[in-house]
Amino acid sequence: MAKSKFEYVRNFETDDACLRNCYIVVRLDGRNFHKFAEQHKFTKPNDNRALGLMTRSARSVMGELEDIVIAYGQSDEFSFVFKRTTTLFKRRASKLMTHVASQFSSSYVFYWKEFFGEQPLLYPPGFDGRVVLYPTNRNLRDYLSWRQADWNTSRRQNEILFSQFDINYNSEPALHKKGTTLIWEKQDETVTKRMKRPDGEEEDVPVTRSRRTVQDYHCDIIGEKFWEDHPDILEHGC
Ligand code: DGT
Ligand code: MG
Ligand code: MG
Ligand code: MG
Ligand code: MG
Repeated sequence: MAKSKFEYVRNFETDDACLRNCYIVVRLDGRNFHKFAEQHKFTKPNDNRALGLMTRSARSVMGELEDIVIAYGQSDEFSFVFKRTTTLFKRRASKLMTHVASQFSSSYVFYWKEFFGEQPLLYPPGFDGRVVLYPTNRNLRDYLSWRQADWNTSRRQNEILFSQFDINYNSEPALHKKGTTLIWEKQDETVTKRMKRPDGEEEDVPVTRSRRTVQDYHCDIIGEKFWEDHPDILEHGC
């Protein structure tokens, strides 16, 4: 088909493919959640319904966008890490970022009722996104450590602020202290299948297969232990 005379406008698009051999991190953050939390009566300083909904939405992102190897969230933010070698959407930053942000936002609204029950969603929430590239495992781990340490700092400031509510930093649940880390794990699943025997009779046979599921952790990701326990998240030797 002949090109239309309008086709040249395509050349105005900029190439935003992310540099190769880098982990691609997309971080989302709730827009004006100070107000959103207040209007929806989030408990202070941590609302388990809100945290559950954030994690549910992040699971939906991981399920829809292959190649995310780890996600970390706290407060109104979530970071998603694509593997270094991903070729998803030709590594185009705008495509990756907008898919993550829109899948997360629509999930946040879609699953609202599962977490907040009859309490209505008063207006459509939004999330901003940004893309950051990290070339080495050290850089990526330092990024994730930074997000978790940042959470600790703001929580400790909160502690001073919320001492009036009688919250003791050390006796709080790990979910509140450490945030949420999501990774893929293989799990064996056994189902029974109805099979036909050579003699024509049918019987139930147990069949075990390994399935990838998203596991959540509320633990320290700054130290070595988490990474030693899960050696397959990061690429080896880089
Ligand atoms: P932004 O991101 O610049 O549009 O503005 P904000 O207001 O979203 O600011 P940000 O992201 O720095 O801080 C997150 C806000 O969300 C902070 O004011 C506290 C609130 N928030 C997040 N999770 C909870 C929660 O579980 N309970 C309550 N009460 N507030 C929360
Ligand atoms: Mg912000
Ligand atoms: Mg925010
Ligand atoms: Mg935030
Ligand atoms: Mg299309």
